[in-house]
Amino acid sequence: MTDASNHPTEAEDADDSAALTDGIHVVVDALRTHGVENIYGVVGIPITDLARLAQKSGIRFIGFRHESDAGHAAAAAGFLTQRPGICLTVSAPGFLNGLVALANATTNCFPMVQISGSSERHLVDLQRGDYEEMDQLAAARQFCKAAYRVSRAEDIGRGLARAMRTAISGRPGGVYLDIPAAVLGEVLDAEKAAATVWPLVDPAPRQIPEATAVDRAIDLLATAERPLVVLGKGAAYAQADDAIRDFIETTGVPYVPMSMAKGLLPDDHPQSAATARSLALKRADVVMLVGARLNWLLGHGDAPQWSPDAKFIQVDIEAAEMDSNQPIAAPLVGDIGSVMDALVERSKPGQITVADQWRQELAGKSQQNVARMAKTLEAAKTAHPMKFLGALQAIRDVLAENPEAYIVNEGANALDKARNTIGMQVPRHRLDSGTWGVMGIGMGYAIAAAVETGKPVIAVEGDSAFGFSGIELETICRYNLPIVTVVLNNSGVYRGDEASTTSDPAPTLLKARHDLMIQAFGGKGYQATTPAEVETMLREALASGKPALIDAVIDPSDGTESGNIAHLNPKGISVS
Ligand code: ADP
Ligand code: TZD
Repeated sequence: MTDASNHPTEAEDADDSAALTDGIHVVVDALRTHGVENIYGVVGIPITDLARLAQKSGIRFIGFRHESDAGHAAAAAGFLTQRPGICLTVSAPGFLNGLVALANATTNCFPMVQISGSSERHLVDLQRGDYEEMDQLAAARQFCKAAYRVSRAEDIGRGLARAMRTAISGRPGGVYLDIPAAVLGEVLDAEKAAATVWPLVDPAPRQIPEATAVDRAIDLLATAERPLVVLGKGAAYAQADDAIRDFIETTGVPYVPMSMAKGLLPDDHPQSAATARSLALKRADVVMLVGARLNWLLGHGDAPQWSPDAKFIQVDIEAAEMDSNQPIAAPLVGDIGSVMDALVERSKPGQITVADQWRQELAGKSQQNVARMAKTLEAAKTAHPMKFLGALQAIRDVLAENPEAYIVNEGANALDKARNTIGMQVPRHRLDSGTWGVMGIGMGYAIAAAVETGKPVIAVEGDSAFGFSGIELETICRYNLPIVTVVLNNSGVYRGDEASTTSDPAPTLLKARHDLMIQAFGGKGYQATTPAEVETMLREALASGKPALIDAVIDPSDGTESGNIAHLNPKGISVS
């Protein structure tokens, strides 16, 4: 009904507004439709109301201090849950801050979606100098699996469906979704808008391998004299724990886990060749890669780290991964669960066997290495000042009492030594610097692990590594998360004993009492100077279920430059 002037009456106004919605509401509806439970982000123009509305709708919004950390949290959430983690950022600088995490997630094959608000298209495209102006879609493209922009509110549902599907299906990765401010503010008919949102049917379909490909792999394994399985973080991500274990145990093939695959089978499993890793890689004649790429972390499959005659079987969801570094004699393209099931089903009993000689060769080397390491570990228990290995053994022992706790780990020596010292008993409980060896994942990964699982987290951090995301201690305290950060503080990037040659500190030197930092935010700070103190404090902090930080004072001369990967430093004319 209209009045004589053809303007709507007041009653009609009320009806209309009841039937209207806007872009922000549609985004939240779409996120809920996709089952999103947590959003990690930093608010500001144009997404503050979006965060508020999401929170009101029952989605948890975890507000960070820096988008990089929020993005890393979203990536870790994706890895842990097999559902894309959501990172929400503002335009240009906030978007760029998030991009490191989006690129890192893509490199690690973790599913996440970064949703960023963006500025006015008609200003951005003519470079008229808008507030936070940037062509974000173009910038994002090269750093993620796919980048999309929603240009009309009626496409929000489609855009989110597309982003979620792309992130999770096939090889998982990071997806960017650009939503301009104008689209968030666009008003539309609520009923019509509701019809534009849909859930995904079978978002990550199983990919069954070809029977001939399975048989080819079995035949190759059956001819092997020294077979080896390498489990990578794709195997952890796949959540096919039983199928993997079944295959390994029924065949008896020795395996080595990559760092984030630790715990898929408990680290003390009799078939683990982790303590004879170098020998296993060098001597294996048939190698089956399961969710692990032959990238730099595996020496590209080259000799002398590997036998030049080694034949490779590769289990991966991404067909294009095959032959990227070495000829793949038996490609097994499919999802790991389906492939492992097929391998068990199609191999005849006793077809794949492992010669005693190979088992003994590995066991002998393992015993030697363990005995040598035992001496170093024993000496570290009483060394003063404390060594990395002293503190790490204390963490190892407390974790053994709390196997449900998650380990987050970054640094150089702090990473290499923790990986080798801290045994994992449970799948997907170790998150670390990953394929890039990136610093800065620590607090974001820890927050996601705590938020997504409700379980305690121990973040084992080099002091330099910690600094990249250390401000998120405030986030941890604000949300009262059960995260204990242990900073292995040897006062330096790598070591802390470099002599200064100018009036400034040497480039690698650092100096901080990180335990005082957490106190500023209301958390509990500890300083530990002995392994016994680390142990008692960590036990107490975990039992409290509250945010805590232990500054573990480590000998500044402990550790090596760049940890285990010093050989990657360019060697020109000596600097000193
Ligand atoms: P790591 O660093 O532990 O060696 P990578 O990150 O190099 O592991 O390799 C992980 C691999 O796992 C990637 O090539 C990825 O395509 C693959 N992948 C991820 N999820 C699955 C899955 N569900 N099924 C099969 N392959 C997968
Ligand atoms: N910046 C980013 C984002 N990632 C990186 N990997 C680096 C810089 C270079 N880098 C490393 O590769 S390890 C590391 C840096 C700065 C820190 C090593 O010092 P730490 O660990 O204190 O964390 P250790 O235990 O003292 O070796």
